[in-house]
Amino acid sequence: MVVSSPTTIRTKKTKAVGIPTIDLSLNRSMLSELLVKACEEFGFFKVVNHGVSKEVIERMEEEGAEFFAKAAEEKQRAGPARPFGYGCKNIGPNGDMGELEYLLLHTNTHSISERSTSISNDPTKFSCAANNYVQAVRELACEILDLVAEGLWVHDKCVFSRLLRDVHSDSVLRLNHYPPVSDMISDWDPSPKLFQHQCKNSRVGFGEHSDPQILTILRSNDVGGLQIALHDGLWVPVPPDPSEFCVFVGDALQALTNGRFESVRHRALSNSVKPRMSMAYFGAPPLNAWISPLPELISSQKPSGYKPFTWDEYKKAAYSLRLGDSRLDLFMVRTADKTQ
Ligand SMILES: O=C(O)CCC(=O)C(=O)O
Repeated sequence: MVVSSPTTIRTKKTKAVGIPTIDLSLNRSMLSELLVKACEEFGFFKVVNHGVSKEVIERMEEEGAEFFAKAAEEKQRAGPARPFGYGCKNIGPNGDMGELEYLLLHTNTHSISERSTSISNDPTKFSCAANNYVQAVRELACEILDLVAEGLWVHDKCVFSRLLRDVHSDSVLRLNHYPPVSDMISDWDPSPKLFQHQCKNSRVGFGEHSDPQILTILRSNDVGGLQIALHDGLWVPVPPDPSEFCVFVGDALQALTNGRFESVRHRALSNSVKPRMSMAYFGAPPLNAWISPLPELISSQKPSGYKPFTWDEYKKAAYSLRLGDSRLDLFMVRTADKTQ
C-alpha cells in the first residue's frame, strides 16, 4: 500500500563543519585533488569562479519566479508531474510529500520547448532561458567530472562527462519553490484542507534522499534550508550563497567509482520568513547506458561492489521505492556473491 510519508524531520543532531568550497580558477592538478577529496569526504562541495554567467542564472531564476507567482489554477495547467511538469507537494509516485511546489523538466531541447507552452505566456523566452541554463550547468558538471576523472587517475578522462554530453542523456532540471511556512495555508496550495491542516507546523520542504543520477549542480536564492548528512549521519546546514553552486555526488557516480565516492543524503527545510527557490540540474546517462565500477577502481583489495545495471533499470528501481530509500542496496554485491 502506498502511504504518505510523515512530514516530520528525523531527530538527528546537526553540527557545523567546514563544507569545502572549491575555487575553479585554481590550477588543474590542484583542483582535481581537491575535488576528489571533497567527493570522498562529503560527497558534496560548493564551487566558486564556476564560469556560469550571471545573466544566464538570472534569466532562469526570473522565469522560475514568474511561473511560481501565477495563480494555482494556472500553474496546474503545467501539471501534474508524471514525472515531468508542475508538481505541488507530491514528490514521485509513491506518496512522498513535501512543503514545496516544483517544475520538473527533461533537459532535451525538444522536450523543453513542448513543455514551455503550458508553463509560460512567452514560451520562446522560457525555452531560451532554460536551454541556456542547462547548457551552462551541463558544461560546469562535465568540467568537474573530467577533473575528477583526472584526480582518480582514470585512463579515459571523459568517461563520466561523455554520459552527460550524449544526445540521449536523461538529465533533468528541477525548479523548486518553498513558500514560507506561514504561507502554507493559502491560495498557492490546492491540496485538501485536512492535509493542509496536518502540515501547518511541519517544516520538511524536500525530504531526506540521495540523488540517483551522476552529479547534481544546484543553485538557490539567498534563503537557507538545504542540509546534507555526513557519513556518520549528522546533519549539516548549508549556508545559501547565490553566487556559488552546490555539487552533489549521485548514486550512479557512487557505483561508477566502486564506492570510493558516496552519494550524499540531503534534505531541504522550509523557512518561516522568506520563500526559497532552488534550481537543480541532475546530470544523468542515457537510458541504455550501463553503469558498473570502472576497472581502474577495482582491485583484489577492493573487488567490484556493484552489479552492472542500465540507467533505465536503476530509474525503474528508484521509482518503485520511497524518496528516502537506499536504492543502490538493490545493486550491491553481497559478501556471499563475492565468494562464489
Ligand atoms: O532545494 C534544495 O535545496 C534541495 C532540492 C533537492 O534536493 C532536489 O531537488 O532533489
